[in-house]
Amino acid sequence: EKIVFVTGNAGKFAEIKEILASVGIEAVQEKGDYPEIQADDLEPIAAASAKAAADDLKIPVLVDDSGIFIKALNGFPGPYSRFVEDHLGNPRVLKLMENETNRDAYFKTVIAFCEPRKEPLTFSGIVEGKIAFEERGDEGFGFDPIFDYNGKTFGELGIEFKNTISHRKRALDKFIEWVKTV
Ligand code: ITT
Ligand code: NA
Repeated sequence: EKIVFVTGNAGKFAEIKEILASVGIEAVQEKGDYPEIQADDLEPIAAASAKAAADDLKIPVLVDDSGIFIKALNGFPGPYSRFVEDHLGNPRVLKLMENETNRDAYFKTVIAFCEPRKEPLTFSGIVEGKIAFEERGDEGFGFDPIFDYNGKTFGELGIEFKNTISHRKRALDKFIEWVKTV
């Protein structure tokens, strides 16, 4: 089985490819960049992107919209995570968190599946952790070096471990369960 995964993010695709391969699904990357809608949560963003890509490519597609939600910042950057990574980066997120004692945060992924001219389906997953006080580790991507999971960052833990407990794994597991039923 093959499925086209629309993403321009290489780190994300590497994780997805491995998770899907473990259940016998081959993910093929399509880098097409579709405009993203703005919304307060990831579900409608992922759904709209999947619909746009499926209708344009005329094939079934998966997309992944993810973000990091920081409690002390009322959930920021959440759906604005890409903008924050591109324009501020981890050092300035840490700066914003400098005087915060509540370090709670979670990553969330919404996987959206859509077939041409059909309605998208979404599957979500989260993983809870803490914002570290400094960047640690050089594995993974994006916010991984500042996301502390039981004492080590995702940047230190690496993708093999991350892929067993991550937001992305949990969302994909729900998709995989659904696929088995169709
Ligand atoms: P596509 O939309 O092309 O898939 P993107 O990089 O725009 O790629 P997102 O909007 O889903 O992807 O991601 C929002 C930001 O969060 C972006 O800067 C990512 O690098 C980062 N991010 C997403 N998943 C992550 C993860 O598992 N670990 C660390 N950072 C992550
Ligand atoms: Na995106």
